Amino acid sequence: MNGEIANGTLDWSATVTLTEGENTILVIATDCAGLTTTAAVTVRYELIRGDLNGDNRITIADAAIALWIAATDAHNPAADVSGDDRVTSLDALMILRAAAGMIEL
Ligand SMILES: [Ca+2]
Repeated sequence: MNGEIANGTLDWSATVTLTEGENTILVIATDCAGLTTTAAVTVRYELIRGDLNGDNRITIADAAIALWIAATDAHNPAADVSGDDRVTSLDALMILRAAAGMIEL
Protein backbone atom coordinates (compact mmCIF):
# COMPACT_ATOMS: atom_id res chain seq x y z
CA MET A 1 0.00 0.00 0.00
CA ASN A 2 1.65 3.23 -1.19
CA GLY A 3 4.96 1.39 -1.23
CA GLU A 4 4.47 -0.12 2.24
CA ILE A 5 4.05 -3.87 2.53
CA ALA A 6 1.05 -5.08 4.51
CA ASN A 7 0.82 -8.75 5.37
CA GLY A 8 -2.33 -10.69 6.12
CA THR A 9 -4.94 -13.01 4.72
CA LEU A 10 -8.38 -11.68 5.62
CA ASP A 11 -7.31 -8.50 7.41
CA TRP A 12 -4.24 -6.39 6.96
CA SER A 13 -3.01 -3.00 7.97
CA ALA A 14 -0.27 -0.56 7.16
CA THR A 15 0.53 2.93 8.34
CA VAL A 16 0.19 5.62 5.70
CA THR A 17 1.43 9.14 6.18
CA LEU A 18 -1.07 11.70 4.94
CA THR A 19 -0.46 15.28 3.95
CA GLU A 20 -2.97 18.07 4.30
CA GLY A 21 -5.51 17.99 1.48
CA GLU A 22 -6.33 15.11 -0.85
CA ASN A 23 -4.30 11.89 -0.67
CA THR A 24 -4.61 8.88 -2.94
CA ILE A 25 -4.02 5.52 -1.30
CA LEU A 26 -3.05 2.83 -3.82
CA VAL A 27 -3.41 -0.82 -2.84
CA ILE A 28 -1.96 -3.67 -4.89
CA ALA A 29 -2.98 -7.14 -3.67
CA THR A 30 -1.12 -10.24 -4.78
CA ASP A 31 -2.33 -13.77 -4.07
CA CYS A 32 -0.16 -16.82 -3.62
CA ALA A 33 -0.48 -17.60 -7.37
CA GLY A 34 1.00 -14.21 -8.19
CA LEU A 35 -2.23 -12.71 -9.48
CA THR A 36 -2.65 -9.05 -8.65
CA THR A 37 -5.42 -6.53 -8.44
CA THR A 38 -5.22 -2.83 -7.79
CA ALA A 39 -7.55 -0.38 -6.07
CA ALA A 40 -7.21 3.27 -5.19
CA VAL A 41 -9.11 5.48 -2.82
CA THR A 42 -8.80 9.20 -2.33
CA VAL A 43 -9.14 10.61 1.16
CA ARG A 44 -9.00 14.20 2.34
CA TYR A 45 -7.02 15.12 5.44
CA GLU A 46 -8.23 18.33 7.02
CA LEU A 47 -5.80 19.91 9.42
CA ILE A 48 -7.65 21.53 12.33
CA ARG A 49 -5.49 24.51 13.09
CA GLY A 50 -4.84 24.81 16.78
CA ASP A 51 -5.83 21.22 17.64
CA LEU A 52 -2.43 20.07 18.77
CA ASN A 53 -3.40 17.01 20.80
CA GLY A 54 -5.60 15.56 18.06
CA ASP A 55 -8.87 15.37 19.98
CA ASN A 56 -10.73 17.45 17.36
CA ARG A 57 -11.36 20.25 19.85
CA ILE A 58 -9.60 23.48 20.68
CA THR A 59 -8.96 23.56 24.42
CA ILE A 60 -6.57 25.01 26.97
CA ALA A 61 -4.47 21.85 26.53
CA ASP A 62 -3.77 22.90 22.94
CA ALA A 63 -2.70 26.35 24.12
CA ALA A 64 -0.27 24.76 26.57
CA ILE A 65 1.17 22.59 23.80
CA ALA A 66 1.56 25.64 21.55
CA LEU A 67 3.42 27.45 24.31
CA TRP A 68 5.73 24.44 24.72
CA ILE A 69 6.34 24.41 20.95
CA ALA A 70 7.14 28.14 21.02
CA ALA A 71 9.55 27.69 23.94
CA THR A 72 11.39 24.76 22.37
CA ASP A 73 11.47 25.87 18.72
CA ALA A 74 9.72 22.62 17.77
CA HIS A 75 7.72 22.64 14.56
CA ASN A 76 4.04 21.82 14.07
CA PRO A 77 2.19 23.56 11.24
CA ALA A 78 -1.13 23.14 13.09
CA ALA A 79 0.24 25.39 15.84
CA ASP A 80 0.88 28.31 13.49
CA VAL A 81 -2.59 29.79 13.79
CA SER A 82 -1.37 33.34 13.18
CA GLY A 83 -0.06 32.33 9.75
CA ASP A 84 3.39 33.84 10.01
CA ASP A 85 5.24 30.52 9.51
CA ARG A 86 6.48 30.57 13.11
CA VAL A 87 5.08 29.24 16.35
CA THR A 88 5.28 31.85 19.08
CA SER A 89 3.46 32.84 22.25
CA LEU A 90 1.04 34.73 19.97
CA ASP A 91 -0.17 31.41 18.59
CA ALA A 92 -0.62 30.05 22.13
CA LEU A 93 -2.60 33.16 23.08
CA MET A 94 -4.80 32.87 19.97
CA ILE A 95 -5.48 29.19 20.71
CA LEU A 96 -6.34 30.08 24.31
CA ARG A 97 -8.75 32.77 23.12
CA ALA A 98 -10.31 30.28 20.70
CA ALA A 99 -10.68 27.76 23.55
CA ALA A 100 -12.52 30.46 25.51
CA GLY A 101 -14.82 31.10 22.55
CA MET A 102 -13.49 34.61 22.05
CA ILE A 103 -12.19 34.10 18.49
CA GLU A 104 -12.36 31.51 15.71
CA LEU A 105 -9.22 30.11 14.17
CA1 LIG B 1 -7.28 19.66 20.90
